[in-house]
Amino acid sequence: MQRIFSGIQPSGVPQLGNYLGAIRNWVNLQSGHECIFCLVDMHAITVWQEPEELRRHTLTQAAILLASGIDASRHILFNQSAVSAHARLAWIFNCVTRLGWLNRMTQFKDKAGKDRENHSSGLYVYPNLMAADILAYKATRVPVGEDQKQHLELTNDVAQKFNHDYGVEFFPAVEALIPPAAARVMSLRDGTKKMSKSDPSAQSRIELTDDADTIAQKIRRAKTDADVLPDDPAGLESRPEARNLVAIYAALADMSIQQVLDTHKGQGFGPFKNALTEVVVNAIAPIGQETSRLLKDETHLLHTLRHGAQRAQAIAEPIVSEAEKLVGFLR
Ligand code: AQP
Repeated sequence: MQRIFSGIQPSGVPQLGNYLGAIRNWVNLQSGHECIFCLVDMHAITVWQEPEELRRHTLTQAAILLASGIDASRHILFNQSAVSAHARLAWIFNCVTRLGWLNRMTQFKDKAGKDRENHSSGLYVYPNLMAADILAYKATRVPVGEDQKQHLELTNDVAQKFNHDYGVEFFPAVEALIPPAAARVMSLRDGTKKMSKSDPSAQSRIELTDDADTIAQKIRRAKTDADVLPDDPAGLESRPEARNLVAIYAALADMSIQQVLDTHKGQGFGPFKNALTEVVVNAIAPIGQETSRLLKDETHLLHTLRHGAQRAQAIAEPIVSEAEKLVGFLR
């Protein structure tokens, strides 16, 4: 059975893009794969996190994953910092990766913007930690949103260079599993920017804990143009906000863009937003309700994460110890 590694940063409350680009896919992959689901708190602190907020977001995120259908009794759910193998392998990869590779990473450029000098070195070497997350388990399949494709290419480059440098076939090749529908969900305020849990504007995203009224209000206020919906996808090409709303509808209703347009062509955004609200509320509101219920028992959530960390450690420890031996570290 192939092993899957999936990570999500507890840097805020997961949003609809995390759900459509990642979580929903993870739930489906559980049958037929051995899955490791990781709350990547070490990645989260590459940008500043208030400690109490990080703690709260990690627990909320664990609850959201369970509420979305992640089965922590059959698969592994834990927080990254609880398993030291990630940090140890990441350091080795910091010494394998070339600076030129990191300089090409678009996520660093997007996050750091023009103010590179003032960002943490952790943000810069983030892709090496991500490679370590995956390869510490020799996972071969990684379900991610389209925005993470470049990081997975770097993971393969690091694995190959490690194997080449140390003259062994130790780390396997990794395959990105990118969901076809709504691979990248865009901000509700700007159709050219991806929806993000740390965007300063809460109006830009639908959070998985939003209730029905909040969802309706955010969709009502979503930026749109003045035109009606076209009758084929080509008519959405230069309309990023319209295209985003139609893509969200299609992904949640399990329809193609064409099927959504067949039903809604010629409509203005007033009626379309009402229809979209219904689809989003049906998919998201039950997750929010179950999350609130789970968050009432913090002890149980902590126990689930600790148990997951023990099982993750049991897989990663021998792999990372072997990598350390290959490098020449004394034991
Ligand atoms: N807008 C998106 N559309 C599709 N997929 C997305 N993902 C994130 N945003 C979108 C996918 O969610 C998974 C977990 O993401 P992450 O939390 O590890 O990091 P991220 O991509 O940086 O997500 P955010 O919400 O934008 O977090 P912040 O604001 O903290 O940077 C990944 O598989 C990602 O592809």
